[in-house]
Amino acid sequence: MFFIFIVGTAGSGKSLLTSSLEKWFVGSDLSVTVVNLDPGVDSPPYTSDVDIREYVNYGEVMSSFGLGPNGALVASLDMAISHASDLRDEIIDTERDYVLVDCPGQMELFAYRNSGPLMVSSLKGDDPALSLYLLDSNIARTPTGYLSSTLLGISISIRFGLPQLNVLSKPDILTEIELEEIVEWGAEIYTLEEALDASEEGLRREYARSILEMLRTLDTATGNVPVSAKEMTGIDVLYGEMQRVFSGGDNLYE
Ligand SMILES: Nc1nc2c(ncn2[C@@H]2O[C@H](COP(=O)(O)OP(=O)(O)O)[C@@H](O)[C@H]2O)c(=O)[nH]1
Ligand SMILES: [Mg+2]
Repeated sequence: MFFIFIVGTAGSGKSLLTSSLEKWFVGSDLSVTVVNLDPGVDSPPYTSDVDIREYVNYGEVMSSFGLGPNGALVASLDMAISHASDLRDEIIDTERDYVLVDCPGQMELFAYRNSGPLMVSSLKGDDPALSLYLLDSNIARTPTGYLSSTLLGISISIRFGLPQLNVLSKPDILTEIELEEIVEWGAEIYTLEEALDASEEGLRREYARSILEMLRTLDTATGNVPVSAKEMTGIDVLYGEMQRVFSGGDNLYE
């Protein structure tokens, strides 16, 4: 089984991408299991085969402990950890080739507490896995937005310890020229440097330059594959990239 964890900030498009990837896999005769790991989601845009909501009741956690949305998510994830092996058993029982895991909305609560990375490693076991990190076009369309989202992606990949691909989500909201430019920033880091130089000054420009210096040595972490979950475009290219990672190329952590 190949595990694909879909991560990104709240609203970056994880759930819709999960749904579109599932459709694409099925349409390509590839067997796939869809896992919802977001305890707080009401109605995701897909039918999950395995669902964390079968094990924890977010609404009940909220009311019985008197917690707000974030506290309830943290408590729900902590509680769900004791069911991680049940979730994995359910996934294995589906006997499919690929597993798409839609991760919780509030990335910072999932990635930067112990329960998130623990859940990821328990679910995947010894199977091959990668994460898809969503760079939201709304943010990535400016040079500083692109830079800071890319940094967050690196930070998240360090937390989960998985090989990671950057997906530029919602590229359909960009003009063709904007899209070309953003793809270029990912492929040739000096173009991002030029854009930052042109748009920033003073301390912000200095920060950006130092960060770029670091990113130059990590060029696989800065690229991006545009995928519109809405228009179902770019998934074939993304699939090719995932195959490359699964076949052993490009794994920073092994
Ligand atoms: N235009 C456009 N909107 C998208 C795309 N993917 C997601 N969205 C919208 O972005 C919002 C958040 O998407 P969702 O999948 O719920 O994000 P999540 O919080 O990361 O799971 C929704 O209104 C989606 O319809 C896309 O490819 N193109
Ligand atoms: Mg979601």
